Amino acid sequence: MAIEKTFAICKPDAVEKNHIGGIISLVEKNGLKVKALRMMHMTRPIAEGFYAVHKERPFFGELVDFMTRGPCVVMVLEGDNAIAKWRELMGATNPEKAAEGTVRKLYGASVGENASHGSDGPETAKFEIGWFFPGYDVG
Ligand code: FUP
Repeated sequence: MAIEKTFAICKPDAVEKNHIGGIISLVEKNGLKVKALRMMHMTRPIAEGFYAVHKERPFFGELVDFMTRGPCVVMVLEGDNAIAKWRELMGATNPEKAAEGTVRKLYGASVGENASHGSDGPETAKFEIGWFFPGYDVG
């Protein structure tokens, strides 16, 4: 299986509720490596650019409000099949539909406040890593 990098966020709701450690613990216990990490408070342009693919969606304004309301933790994760693995560990977008033991089941409150983000494919991972870690060698 290929070693991949993916991009992950502990979203503002998870930081507010002291779940940074819980989320990173799931990352590490499941064989993924944290390759880069920083805490940041997104500005509106940074959040809008990150979620540009959703800009026509009705929830876009709320999504940007949420992502900019407090600090979050942005990370590059690496491992075998990291993109799919991290999405499986996060669980479904809606925490009510997420499998037991997943980040969103454990720590998410709603579709909007769902504790974590993970890239959905290799091209997205490259864009997202570059957006938050300019110059990082995605490999
Ligand atoms: P995911 O890839 O699981 O993060 O989900 P999406 O790319 O579909 O959505 C990105 C983010 O938009 C979600 F994490 C939360 C937000 N969202 C809403 O607030 N309402 C919706 O109906 C769908 C998504």
